[in-house]
Amino acid sequence: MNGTAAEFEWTFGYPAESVWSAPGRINLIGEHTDYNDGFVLPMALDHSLAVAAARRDDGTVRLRSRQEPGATDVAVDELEPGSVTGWAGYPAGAIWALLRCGHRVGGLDLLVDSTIPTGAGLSSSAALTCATALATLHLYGIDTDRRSIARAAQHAEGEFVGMPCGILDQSAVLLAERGHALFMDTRSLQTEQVPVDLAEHGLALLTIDTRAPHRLVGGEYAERRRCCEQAARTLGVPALREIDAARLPETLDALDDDRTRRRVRHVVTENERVLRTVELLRAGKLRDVGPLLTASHVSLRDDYEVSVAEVDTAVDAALEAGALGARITGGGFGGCVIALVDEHRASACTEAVRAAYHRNGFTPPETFTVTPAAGARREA
Ligand code: GAF
Repeated sequence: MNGTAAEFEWTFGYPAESVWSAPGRINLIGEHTDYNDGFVLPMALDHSLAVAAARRDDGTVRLRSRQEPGATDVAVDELEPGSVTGWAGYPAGAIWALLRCGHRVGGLDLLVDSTIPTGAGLSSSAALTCATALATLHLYGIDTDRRSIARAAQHAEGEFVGMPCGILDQSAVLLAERGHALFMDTRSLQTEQVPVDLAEHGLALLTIDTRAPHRLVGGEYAERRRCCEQAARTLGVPALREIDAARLPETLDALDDDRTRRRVRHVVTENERVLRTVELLRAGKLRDVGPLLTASHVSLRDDYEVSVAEVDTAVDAALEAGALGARITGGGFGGCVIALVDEHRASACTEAVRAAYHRNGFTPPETFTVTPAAGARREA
């Protein structure tokens, strides 16, 4: 992160006042449940992003990135949805969201430096909005709790950038702790840090960046969300979270089209899978989580229809090579697959996935193993 401060000084010609980092995340299980008031279980990654920042007293925000071209200069009081687009829309949106919450923040210079692969579904965007919000609040001497910051960062993406996400990613980025997955009830925002010690169980969590382009700002995500909200209205509940899994068959009978039934079935069964996964983790039965991960994938593939060929190929190849479980992670339509594997089988699994990609003529995937890392923090 020292490099980020040096780059700030080189870019703006004076030293940064502070540097904040925020991690990417994978979601162990609990997909497309967050905007249905349901349960999620993400963990933070060692891949992270840093922002170096300093206040300006002229009300101007200047945004630069070490990885992305282009320079954005905008007056704080001219920030409004649509006023800044591209990567800079995320930090600009974070500042806009803080203002909208009533925080008296002003101009600043900000330099972004990231090792989170973009477009891989690892939440580089939430890391960017959250790190920007933390740095901005710190510079302006404002102390507020991380759950409110997560909400503001969610609004930045939903209303400023136009991606109507839930609160999964921002919560993971801000609240995760090293060595733990973050179990969160997205209705109450209550959390529990659940230990995940992969090494103790001789396991590895292989992450496969499928390199299939992942575009969530497009309409598919928003369409899934609208479908769930409409189904909740039809069923007379505030959110699909309220549906009792034991009464799922009768509930589905009350819906008149098959696609909506499948969407609802995914959400209800996925919430159950999260709860079951948490029980297993609390009982120290990490190996037994595998089949739940695979069941989640099947549900996302067949009922929620957010998978693509590259993702299914990676999941199938990993399972054939002996993975205990594998699934798409994140919003879908590309992005990353996670596979829970015996440590000594991780390279065989990687090779099997690479070979399957080669046979199918897909771009070779990037693979790496992950362990639960810490949430966002001040670096300098
Ligand atoms: C994306 C969204 F940003 C999250 O809020 C969540 O809905 C996820 O897709 C699916 O679980 O990452």
